[in-house]
Amino acid sequence: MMKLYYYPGACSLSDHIVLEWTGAPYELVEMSRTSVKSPDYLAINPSGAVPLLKHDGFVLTENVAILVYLAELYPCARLLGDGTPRGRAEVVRWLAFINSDVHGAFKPIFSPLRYLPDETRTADVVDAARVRVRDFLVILDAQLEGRDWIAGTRSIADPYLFVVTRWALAKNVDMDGLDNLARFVERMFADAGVQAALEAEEGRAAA
Ligand SMILES: N[C@@H](CCC(=O)N[C@@H](CS)C(=O)NCC(=O)O)C(=O)O
Repeated sequence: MMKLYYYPGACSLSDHIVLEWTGAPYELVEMSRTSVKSPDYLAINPSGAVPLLKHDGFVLTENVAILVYLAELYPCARLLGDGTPRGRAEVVRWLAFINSDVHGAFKPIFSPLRYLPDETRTADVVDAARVRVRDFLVILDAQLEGRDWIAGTRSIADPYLFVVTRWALAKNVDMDGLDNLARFVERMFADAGVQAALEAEEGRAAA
């Protein structure tokens, strides 16, 4: 049985959606900002972060590694491209961009004092990060032109894109003109697996 350690609405929501899409049996372990810093948890994840996946004694951290692991365990779900090296490369390309560039750009919005420990400048830090997030979302919006899914076929990159786009909406990033992304988020909200994951994490299925 797999166990996913998560926070409601965090990047771990992408793994949760993928678990739903694969049909894998799984359990959830809800963590908090304090429990991820406990000695027991730090012993299995020194980063003190979610997601973390436990599977029959195997402990895996790092969102991209977990998403790829799930996709490979459940190949019938076809979440890692169209079976060609290029199809897989497209999925990894967008996963890398979302994990390193887009997700990273949110960190000063979530924890501005870690970046500039001066409360009088917090609004500037957050505003600058919002602009950077928007610049990345413009690239993702362009990639979605004429496509339903970020890598062409539905993949593990889509739930991660959904998570960061939700954060952008919640954190008042300027979404003006990002119509492809808006349609993508609507499509995801209409998905049964996404609804089940949101319901379990936040007790509601809609935005
Ligand atoms: N590099 C890690 C980053 C994970 C990460 O940023 N997790 C956030 C939630 S989305 C977290 O748990 N943060 C806790 C903290 O920084 O205190 C990954 O990709 O899995």
